[in-house]
Amino acid sequence: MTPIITAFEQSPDRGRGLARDMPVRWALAEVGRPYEVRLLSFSAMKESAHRALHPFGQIPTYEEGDLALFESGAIVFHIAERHAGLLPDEANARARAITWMFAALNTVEPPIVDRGIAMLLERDKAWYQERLPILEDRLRKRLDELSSRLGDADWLDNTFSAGDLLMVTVLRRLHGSGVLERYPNLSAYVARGEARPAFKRAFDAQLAVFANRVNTH
Ligand code: GTB
Repeated sequence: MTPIITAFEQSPDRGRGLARDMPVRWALAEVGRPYEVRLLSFSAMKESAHRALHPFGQIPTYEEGDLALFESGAIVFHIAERHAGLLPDEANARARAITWMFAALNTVEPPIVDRGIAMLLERDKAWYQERLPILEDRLRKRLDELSSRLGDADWLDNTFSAGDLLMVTVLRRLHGSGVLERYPNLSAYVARGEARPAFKRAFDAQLAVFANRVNTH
């Protein structure tokens, strides 16, 4: 059964692959599974039909037969559990790869998002100039730690896994900020992820949504 995912009809990232359908597309491409995409406007995301799939009225969702999922991390985990290629077979290595999935979403992503939101939405607040260096410091500390752990390895735990897929996805949010460039090993790590054929297929698929809208409107 071909799974159906949801994505923005018009992504605010203009096809840069920063919306959260990207890790789902990438995971499906890694395991060689075809998928269909239902594109949603912002208003359609808030309608009851979509809220039945996603309680928070967001993308992405994942439908496969009777199963409906939301949360990109849970969807990537589901894909990785059901298909070979994203989690090691050996039990301990598998548990460590899953740990890196959580680390990407729970430990590394929050300081990246906090800083991004402050820069995007809070610039006009009286406290912005005081708060920004605090957020920058938190992010620096986290990236220092991640960079130390990665060292000169290709991937976080030997072979590429869903943990790397999510970590690279999270770090890509720093593109254009100049932050990643301070960490040559993290920059190279992200570039390695982006060089994977499955990443490219996923990226091109989401870019095509943006390009088609540009061409038809
Ligand atoms: N924790 C959920 C998950 O991982 O699935 C978060 C889902 C989520 O944030 N979805 C966003 C959404 O539907 C799109 S991806 N937003 C609409 C709404 O809440 O009404 C977040 C996102 C959006 C845009 C950019 N960008 O333009 O760079 C990056 C990331």
